[in-house]
Amino acid sequence: MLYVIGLGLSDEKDITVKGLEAVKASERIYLEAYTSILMVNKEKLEEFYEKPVVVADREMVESESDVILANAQNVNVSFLVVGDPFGATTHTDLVLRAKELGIEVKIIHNASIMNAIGACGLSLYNFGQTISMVWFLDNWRPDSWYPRVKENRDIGLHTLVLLDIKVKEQSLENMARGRKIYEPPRYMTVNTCLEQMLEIEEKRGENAYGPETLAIGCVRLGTATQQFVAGTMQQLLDCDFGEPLHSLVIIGRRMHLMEYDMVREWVPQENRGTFEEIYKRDYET
Ligand SMILES: *[C@@H]1O[C@H](CO)[C@@H](O)[C@H](O)[C@H]1NC(C)=O
Ligand SMILES: CC(=O)N[C@H]1CO[C@H](CO)[C@@H](O)[C@@H]1O
Repeated sequence: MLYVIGLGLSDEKDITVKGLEAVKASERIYLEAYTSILMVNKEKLEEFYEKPVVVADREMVESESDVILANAQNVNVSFLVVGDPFGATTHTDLVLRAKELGIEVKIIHNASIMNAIGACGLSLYNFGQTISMVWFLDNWRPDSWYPRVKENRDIGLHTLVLLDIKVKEQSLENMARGRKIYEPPRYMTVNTCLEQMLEIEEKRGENAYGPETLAIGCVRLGTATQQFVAGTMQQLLDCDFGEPLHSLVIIGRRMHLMEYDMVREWVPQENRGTFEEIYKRDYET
């Protein structure tokens, strides 16, 4: 059996009882370590499970999935995913490959950002399409996400923006020389994301959003230091959100009064006036 187990968002104790039982009954345990990060390290997990955990990077999951699946027809293998197994589509490949090999697959869910984001005060029912923001390079500034934000905004829905992380990336030089030397992990901040989004709005000018659009920086969700700061996109540009992981919500025009009351709590005192004004002016009340 291949168990694909969601670990929740914060630490080793977020796993469900079912998930823990599967881990305990597994011969090998892999931890997926590239689409997100857990706020604890592998050693902490090993201590808690009383078993070794192998960190599976992108290379391993994508090109050596047979190593992970080896003999899983006969023994249990656990594949641990931060958040919920299907938060990102990346793991469908592994599941399909397992089925091809005649391995039974069982999914054990846990919280992911897609539901934990509800803690920001906006109703999950009022979110539209989620987008991912990647780091712009000098000559590569992709904006394929923009129409999706616009569609959400046009019908008044909120947009969850997931921010890029770079784990075990090689520099171009090291890659060219085939040296397996990896850069330290990097996590995109809300600030960088806002800068990039405003740059694209400026360039395309289709008015999907703008500096005065209301947004919420949501950081370290599900952990003890979780924090929300709401304001205009412009105001949030200069806000210091601290440690990773960061995500962002662009608030939709149909923000309900009850949602508004919750979100207003995240607005720093000095910005409340602007927040209320823009809400009355641009949002349906
Ligand atoms: C696999 O896990 C199941 C359920 O946790 C357990 O009943 C079974 O004994 C395990 N199989 C092996 C080969 O350890
Ligand atoms: C992050 C999160 O909510 N994780 C949950 C995973 O499941 C366990 C057990 O059901 C919960 O206690 C955690 O809160």
